[in-house]
Amino acid sequence: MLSKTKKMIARSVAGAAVLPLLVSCGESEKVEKPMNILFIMCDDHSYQTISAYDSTFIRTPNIDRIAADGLRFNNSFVANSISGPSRACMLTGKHSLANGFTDNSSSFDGSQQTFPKLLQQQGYETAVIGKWHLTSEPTGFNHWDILIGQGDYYNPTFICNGEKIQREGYATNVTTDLALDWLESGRNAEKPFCLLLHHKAPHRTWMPDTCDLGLFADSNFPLPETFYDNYEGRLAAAGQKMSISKDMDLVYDLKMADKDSAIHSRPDLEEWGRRIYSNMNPEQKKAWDAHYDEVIAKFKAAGLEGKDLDAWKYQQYMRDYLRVITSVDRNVGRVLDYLEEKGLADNTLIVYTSDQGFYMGEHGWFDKRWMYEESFRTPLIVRLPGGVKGESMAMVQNIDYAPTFLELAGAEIPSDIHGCSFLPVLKGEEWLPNRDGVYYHYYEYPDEHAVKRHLGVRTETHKLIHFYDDGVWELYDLNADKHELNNIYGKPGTEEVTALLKEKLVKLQKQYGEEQFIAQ
Ligand code: SGN
Ligand code: CA
Repeated sequence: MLSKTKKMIARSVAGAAVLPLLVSCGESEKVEKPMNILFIMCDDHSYQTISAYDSTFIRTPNIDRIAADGLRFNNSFVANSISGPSRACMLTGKHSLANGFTDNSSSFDGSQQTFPKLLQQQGYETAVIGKWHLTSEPTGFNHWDILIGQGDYYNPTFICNGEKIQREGYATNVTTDLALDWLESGRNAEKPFCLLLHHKAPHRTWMPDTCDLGLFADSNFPLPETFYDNYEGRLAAAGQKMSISKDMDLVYDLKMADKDSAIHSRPDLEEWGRRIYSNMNPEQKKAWDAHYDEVIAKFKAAGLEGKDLDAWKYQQYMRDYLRVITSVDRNVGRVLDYLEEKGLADNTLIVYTSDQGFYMGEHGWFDKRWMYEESFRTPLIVRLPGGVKGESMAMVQNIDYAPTFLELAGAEIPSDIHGCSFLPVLKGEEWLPNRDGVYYHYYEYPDEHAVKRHLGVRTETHKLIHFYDDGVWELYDLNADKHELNNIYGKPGTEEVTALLKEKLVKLQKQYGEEQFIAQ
């Protein structure tokens, strides 16, 4: 009879079938060592600012290293474009209603099934380091060291296995240090590992590391084509509060906290913006002021208004965001170097993703939440040792990560998981997903950015969205209208495609237990 360990290894061989690293198990036979999993996720990282996707704004040589040796997904979507819900979808492989975490005010029920728990049963050592944002304490991890809520960029406080610890430094560097420490000496090296390395960067308010403040100072980025969108035919889009022009705050978001308090913005945000130093040490403050005092002085002297002010805000936003990404990319490089130096790269699946996409001024916006492409799509780059390289058009979703990791580990995929393993895609094999279109459902309203609740379905060519509180539908032909400016719902000639999409939508709602949301 096979011992428990051997049974696990035998299952792993059958289930994984990914070019294995052969190791001696101390007996005469050679067996496969299960593949490690490194799941790197940034908060709010747009695919527009990863040069493997788009080099208009920035070069990200280290994230591109993963892409050069792996697969870049061009049609990777989230199930609910907001942090906590997105993370809950990933952990459970289930849509929001089923996992119970529908918006950022929810608390994750940690007693439910998650992929880290199932990997533990499979013999994995699991850890989550960085942003967690699920309110309840992590379960299913041998080690956890998480930021509180959104976490701070400077000298952030973590909760390490239940104990609060403030750590000196810049969040992206500190989080990476913690991950490298765990890889080096915190884990049980006899076991395969699954590490969730989840950065808070580049979340609002996009505070760069002091060493990156000088970057992009002279860059002038082209305004997106849709920056001055008038939202015609899109009622919900017209009602939002995430406009760079109207809602991006000079003091809070753009750091114009002048020492003589002559610049005023929205009172509550201005107050927060003037607390920018609250966590910084004297050295950090000095470097910060050395940069921003000059920017503030120039801004005041320029006396900008109207479209000139809008353009300035856009440039300032982009510069800070890209500086934050520069630090993310550098830190990704540190982790990749470590894996290579330690000989782990050949036996580790590396995933780079974000909890959702983000607006870089498209439609005039920052933030996310919508089922429109920039926030519904999210970057996803996966390097499977021995797997295929290049790009994939497969329509994958963040509920698919859990079953993918489980299949890779040779574990059984529970039948209640909604997602579908895309391991075949990584191996260059035929992929037959368990769905006909991708389902989306966003629940957080009312909220500071005033995005109405909506759900919908996307196929390769079309997108149907239902803002159900207002009974409003939108339909886009994605081939003819890539910026989703022309809502053709109800237009003559769209009857057939609308009926087809509604049928797919209802089918998916039934599949995911969302019958209560089927439009009557
Ligand atoms: C905070 C931000 C919002 C952002 C949400 C959700 N405001 O509330 O702009 O949409 O987080 O982001 S802030 O003033 O606190 O920065 S999420 O990605 O974490 O869901
Ligand atoms: Ca986010």
